Amino acid sequence: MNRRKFLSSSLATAGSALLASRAASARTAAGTYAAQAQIPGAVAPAAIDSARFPDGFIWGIATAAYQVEGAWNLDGKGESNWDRFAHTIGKVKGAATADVPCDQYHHYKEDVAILKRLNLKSYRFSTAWSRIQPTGTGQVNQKGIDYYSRLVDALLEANIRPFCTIYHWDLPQALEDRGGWPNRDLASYYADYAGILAKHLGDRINTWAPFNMPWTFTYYGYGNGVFPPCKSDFNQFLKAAHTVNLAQGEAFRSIKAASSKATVGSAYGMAPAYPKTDSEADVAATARYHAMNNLYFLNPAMHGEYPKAFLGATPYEAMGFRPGDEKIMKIPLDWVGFHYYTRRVVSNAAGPSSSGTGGHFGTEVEGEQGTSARDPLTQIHVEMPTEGPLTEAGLEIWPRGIYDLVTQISREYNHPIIEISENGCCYLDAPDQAGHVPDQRRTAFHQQILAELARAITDGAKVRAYHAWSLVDNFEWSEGYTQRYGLTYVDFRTQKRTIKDSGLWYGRVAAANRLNV
Ligand code: IFM
Repeated sequence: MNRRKFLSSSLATAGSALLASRAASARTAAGTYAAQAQIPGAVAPAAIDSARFPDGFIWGIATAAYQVEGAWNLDGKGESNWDRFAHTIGKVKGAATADVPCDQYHHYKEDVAILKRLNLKSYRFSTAWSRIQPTGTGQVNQKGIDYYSRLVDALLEANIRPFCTIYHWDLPQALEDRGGWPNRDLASYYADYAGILAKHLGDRINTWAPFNMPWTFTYYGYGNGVFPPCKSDFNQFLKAAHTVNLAQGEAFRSIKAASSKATVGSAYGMAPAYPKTDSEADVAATARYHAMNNLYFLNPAMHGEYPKAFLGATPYEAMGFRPGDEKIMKIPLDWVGFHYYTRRVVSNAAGPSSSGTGGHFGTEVEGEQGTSARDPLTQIHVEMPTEGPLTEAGLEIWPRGIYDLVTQISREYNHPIIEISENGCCYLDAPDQAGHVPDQRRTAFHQQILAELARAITDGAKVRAYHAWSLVDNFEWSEGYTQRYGLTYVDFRTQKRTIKDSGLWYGRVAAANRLNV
């Protein structure tokens, strides 16, 4: 067995032992402790046993419209940029499409029943813009509103909080044809769309996040060309990111104007960054990574200004920044939501800028080849470390990362209310002959991360919610169906759902508010 496989299976062993009843696990505990002690970055089982969460802590789970809904052209829905991309041969692994991924459009009642069975109190889903406004502006498609209305009613009936992400990457193709996010006009189109949602659903939804992982879709879409519309131009990325910051500000106001009980937060992708060496240059490069990848959309909201992400001056002209934009961007977020998956190691770039070349598929993979810079202006070199065990998507498991990230954001933004909007891992476990999905590695993963989250809470971070990614196996963007993140297994041929062992464990955690269940 190679080292990587050994570590991965050790973690699984640890997870399965912890799943067993305490009496039954007494015999294996010594072995489990020994196994974990050998895993770089692993949390001691005693910390899992003693982890506690505040009363009322919100246990939730997340999905995204394009990854689960299907019904891509039903009931008046318009084409999105991801429909166009997935329908283009060669873009998605296995020529897969999301025309019918988990068909949640028709199976939403079944999915809400799973949420209820797992004692979950928050469902983070996203709305498809092109279902609400087929071409991104103008006329509202009532059938689209009706679908989300049915979903929200079913959630409320099951006593589950609807948490709506307004945009999780699927842009109406008609707006991509008008230049996409680098076109500043999209800020006000987007604010109209957000206002429509708040007008029709804001009587029942009070938790809104404007954008999922804004750095990822702007950089991958316009900076390195991995996501639609496949442009690789750093200046286009800068413009797209600025439009999104304006859109976030304008949408905040249109949501609040339409719904007095709305609270608006975020669903940013973040990764704690560690300098490769103690050198001043690497420490400064790590700060630039943090500013660009973690704070580029949070700081404009909280303070009305861009964080210091560039080696030189902030390139306002290239961004299309106009006087007064700082006021549009500045919005007092009611809470701060972000995801944690894995960490990064950062150094000062030694080689020339890659200017956005190089394709890195997957939403959490951005390591660079050699020592060249990821882009011409931040001049950073980013590595995906492999010291800890890797998931089957190749991401390092580093539980301490969530502690470091949460406490850093807490310190830097004066202890805001925090929601973990996503965390999850890819493993391909499938039903066994008895129809169970024994995915101990996923259970161990969440258990470890959650123990570190509990430690951050004990140390003062005001974290009120955790959302596992994801309710169901689904369409993993450019990776198609080659990666499974669900706590529920989906047979994509029949749409049969099977709650995995990790899902059953998570349901017990949600009921007991502790991890050793
Ligand atoms: O599936 C994605 C999701 O859409 C955004 N965050 C990361 C997940 C796993 O890669």
